[in-house]
Amino acid sequence: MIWNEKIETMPLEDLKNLQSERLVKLVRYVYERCPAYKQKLDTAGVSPGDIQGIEDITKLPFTTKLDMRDTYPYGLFSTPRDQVVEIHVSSGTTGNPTLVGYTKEDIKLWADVIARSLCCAGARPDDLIQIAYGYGLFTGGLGLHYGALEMGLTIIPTSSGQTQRQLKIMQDFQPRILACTPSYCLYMAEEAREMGLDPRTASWKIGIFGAEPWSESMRTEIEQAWDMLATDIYGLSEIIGPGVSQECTYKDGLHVFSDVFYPEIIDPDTGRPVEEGQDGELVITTLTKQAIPLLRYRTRDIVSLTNQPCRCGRTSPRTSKIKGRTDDMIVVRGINVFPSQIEHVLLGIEGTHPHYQLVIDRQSHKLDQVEIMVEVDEKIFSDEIKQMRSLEQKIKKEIEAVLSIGVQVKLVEPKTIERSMGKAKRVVDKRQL
Ligand code: DLL
Repeated sequence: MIWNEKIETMPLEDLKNLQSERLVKLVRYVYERCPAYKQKLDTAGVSPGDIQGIEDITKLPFTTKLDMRDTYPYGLFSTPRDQVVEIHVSSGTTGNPTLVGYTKEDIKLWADVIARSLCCAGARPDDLIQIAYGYGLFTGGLGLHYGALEMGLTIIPTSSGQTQRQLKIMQDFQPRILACTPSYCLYMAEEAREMGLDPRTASWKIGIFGAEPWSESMRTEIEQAWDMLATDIYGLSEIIGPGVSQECTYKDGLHVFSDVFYPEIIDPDTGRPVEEGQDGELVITTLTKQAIPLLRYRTRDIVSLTNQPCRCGRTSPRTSKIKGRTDDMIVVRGINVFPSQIEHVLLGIEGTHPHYQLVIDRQSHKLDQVEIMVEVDEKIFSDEIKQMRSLEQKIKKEIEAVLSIGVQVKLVEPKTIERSMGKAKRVVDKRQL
């Protein structure tokens, strides 16, 4: 089922016209209503009249996280505060958090794109959905909630945490759909087994997983553990929360709802567009938002994009899974390392789990040391030391081949690494950089 069939299957030419019309209006809107944007556009020497269509978008300056922090809390709003009906805060680790707000119309838009996402993943109006993303300032719980409500699903708003209760509720109410972070979903599989419950017999058959990077191998692991279809949902608070893009049941890229969130892929160093299919930083313009519309927001997420038609009939462009972040990328001894590369290796080795953590340290001017803690099966721990060493060596060798740097591998028992009910913490950087 396609939620907004007219829009989602629109011929590309019509889509382009719609985007053009919306962009022209948007630039005028922010210029007239948001002093910070007026100043930004004036400084860049662009006036609303210069923007005649979507192809003019590259004339506009980028908006960055820094712009949001500098204008914290309300400086980037284009509507008076009293028209804002809800506020969320994006998880940031440094400085001011980023605050985002929604008008009533923005909430309607959010509900619409999430309803599109749910349908994309295969949900039907008669389904039950268990929403185990956190409710609160994080956008995951309420975002999924509004869309499920719009679609008329039966919502079980468990929020995150209390894992045994999540599982009991699933067994009692039999929801077919689960929405949570992929790492939490795997954690629930462990808990289920400990409770003597075979995850493959669970009622969840469709998963809507996002808010953190996860690899194809992790997908396979989840699908096999739960006997379910695991789909990817992407989004970020600054743009709307979840619902910027979503995989359909073909799992061949995430459909970007580009009539409202216009995507560009740029070279993060030069800011120039890359060729179709090449990796680059995803930049998004919110074409119809009211409270905090953003022009060319730099997400720092790395993806590639294709305009090739999809078998599902939706015409919107699709991105790859998120390959990393320009800022979460860790530079170790000058080499770029993405945690996802390690996850991929681990999932290919029998006996290891996708629960891992990188600890990076530098002792007084020496080279950076990378230690990778990897959880392995209980059984491996009861094996002979010799066998453990040989597994350690195997992991070390494979990771070193992928990363091109030397690493230490430490095998640890199941459940040693702290579990998260939300986004998993993959990197502990102890260097004082
Ligand atoms: O994580 C919104 C969300 C909630 C998305 C629930 C999907 C599901 P933030 O907390 O602002 O918003 O974090 C946004 O998380 O820039 C990405 O780096 C990362 N991220 C989100 N979805 C994915 C995904 C929510 N599917 C940041 N794959 C983004 C990889 C993701 N990374």
